[in-house]
Amino acid sequence: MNLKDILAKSSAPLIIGHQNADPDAVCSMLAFRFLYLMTNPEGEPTLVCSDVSRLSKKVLSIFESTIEIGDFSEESHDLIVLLDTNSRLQLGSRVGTLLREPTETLVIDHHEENSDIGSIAEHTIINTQASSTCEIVFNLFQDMDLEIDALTANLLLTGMIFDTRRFFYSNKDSLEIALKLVELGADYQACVNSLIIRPDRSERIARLKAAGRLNMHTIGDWIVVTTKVKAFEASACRGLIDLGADVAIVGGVTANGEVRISSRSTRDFSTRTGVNLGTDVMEPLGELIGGEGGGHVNAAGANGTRNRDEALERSAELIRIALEKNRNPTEGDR
Ligand SMILES: [Mn+2]
Repeated sequence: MNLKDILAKSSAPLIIGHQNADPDAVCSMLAFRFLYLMTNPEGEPTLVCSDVSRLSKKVLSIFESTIEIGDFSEESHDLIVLLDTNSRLQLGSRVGTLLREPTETLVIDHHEENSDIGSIAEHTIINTQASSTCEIVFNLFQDMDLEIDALTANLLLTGMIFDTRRFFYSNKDSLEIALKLVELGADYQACVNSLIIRPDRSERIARLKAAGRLNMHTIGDWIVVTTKVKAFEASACRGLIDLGADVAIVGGVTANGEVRISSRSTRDFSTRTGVNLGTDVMEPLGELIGGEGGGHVNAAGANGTRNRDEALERSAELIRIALEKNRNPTEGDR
């Protein structure tokens, strides 16, 4: 069945984005809503996601603040459309309960297809080559021969600018589409400006304090820094990487005594050393702080209840051990 038929049959679709919806998610949701209403002017679409990111709220406040995006729907819906995700987990637990039969579900996404997609949706438009979900939605407008007005063009271009990191990750298709969107009335400068947001004052203070208190470990050619904050550990890590660290590890203790450790490394560090912050550092640290740790190669964390300062010292040691192990693979276990 083609998209036109699916949309024409639906009088009350539920359009869902992922949790902490980023600008690509919210902009593609709004643009898809317009696309639906052009094919079915009598229909009543509902937009839902468990929460909208702070940056997305800013984008919406600039381009379109009248369309409601709820955090749940009590209405009954005859079609579910998932945008910018194809995973149940990414919806958040409450919104996840809104999923229905795969026959009544359409997924439009550019992320790698989830192996369990068949249990979610029978209808999928997944293009992992697309820069963004907004790019896919642009192509749907073109394929269906629907006109893109200036507002929709602004939304689609903003989602693309966000997901491509201002066209850092880009290709011929996405650049051509961006140009078409400008020709259709998108204001490039307004789109770029809508995505610029300064962290809150408290977050900036946390970043600056993190920098002021840091311990620097030079291990071989690498610069590993550890430091403490009360909050915003992940943001402090990103700030320290921007300042010049190869690896940043930041420990926080919350008001109720919870210990949180966050870490980031540059892509250059992980590709050249093979050090995995999740398995090499945060998993063992989780144990030390009486909790659990894990994550990705370049971004990982641990949560627990004790030994923050010891954990920070230990983290630099764990990186040194991992570097040595990877330098002498025969002695290690890889
Ligand atoms: Mn996206």
